[in-house]
Amino acid sequence: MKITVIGVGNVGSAVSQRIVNGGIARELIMLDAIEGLAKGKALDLQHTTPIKGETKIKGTTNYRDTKNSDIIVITAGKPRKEGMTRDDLAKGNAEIISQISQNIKKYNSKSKIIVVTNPLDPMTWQTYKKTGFPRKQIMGMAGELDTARYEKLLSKKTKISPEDIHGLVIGPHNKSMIPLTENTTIRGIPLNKFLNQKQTKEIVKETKKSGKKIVNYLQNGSAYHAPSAAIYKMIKTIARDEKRLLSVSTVLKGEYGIKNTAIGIPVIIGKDGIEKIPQKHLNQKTKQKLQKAAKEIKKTNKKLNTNQ
Ligand code: PYR
Repeated sequence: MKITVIGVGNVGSAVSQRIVNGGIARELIMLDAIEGLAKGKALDLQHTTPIKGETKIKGTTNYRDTKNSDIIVITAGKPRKEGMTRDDLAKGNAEIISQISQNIKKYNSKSKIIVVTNPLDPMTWQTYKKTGFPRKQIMGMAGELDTARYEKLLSKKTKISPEDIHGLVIGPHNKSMIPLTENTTIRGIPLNKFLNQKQTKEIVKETKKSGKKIVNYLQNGSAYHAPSAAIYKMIKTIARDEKRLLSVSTVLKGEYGIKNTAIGIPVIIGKDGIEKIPQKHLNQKTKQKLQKAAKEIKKTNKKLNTNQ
């Protein structure tokens, strides 16, 4: 497995470390536009391999080194700062994604791409349009992060291990995200046997605010430990062909009555990327919420001239 991480800021560095520690890649390419940054971080990580086991690691600014990557993670772009929404980043980051996509496709055609740059759903769509890769190869990472935050909050509230809490958050990676509370269980027991409606509503509200809360604490950046854990979960699922059902920002072509945008939905992930899109699980009300959120994302896509 050859994995490339583009952008080695906080998220890119954290996920690179997980890739080396997990021993999942034969080769890891760390690429950043800033001269020396990827080289320095790669050298630092190389020094961990006598302790952690061998992965061939290279830091670079040259896209030629990414040739024939199995998986490419795009984390490059500006992060949110205090007072900003993820959408405030759209124009600047769309330019960056556009350039990266052009460069990726010079040297790759089969890579599975995990997009992490915000605003997540418009940037996933942008990557799809600019690479021209089949949609099964383009996956936006947000749903697994939002789901992890939702499950952790439920665990704190119920005082039950997060490992036994099974939730799913779909929709956009913004305040319109949709935690599927009616489908959430604790080892198969419905959530409403543990929490009342008011408590559940409060958890949903807190889930939506999780990312912003971290931005406010840090003052000059956004979350990276949990995002890197969620990215690694997706990498592992692809690398081991695990066929897991994950919440992934996916380009839709009429599913749920939505097309021409990417938005978070549950999909089956395996070695080919998005292998199946099961569709029968959403009730009418949730489907309408998803459609409304998709309309909003398309407005951003339109401003970036990637709508079609
Ligand atoms: C988050 O922490 O939710 C980001 O989008 C970075």
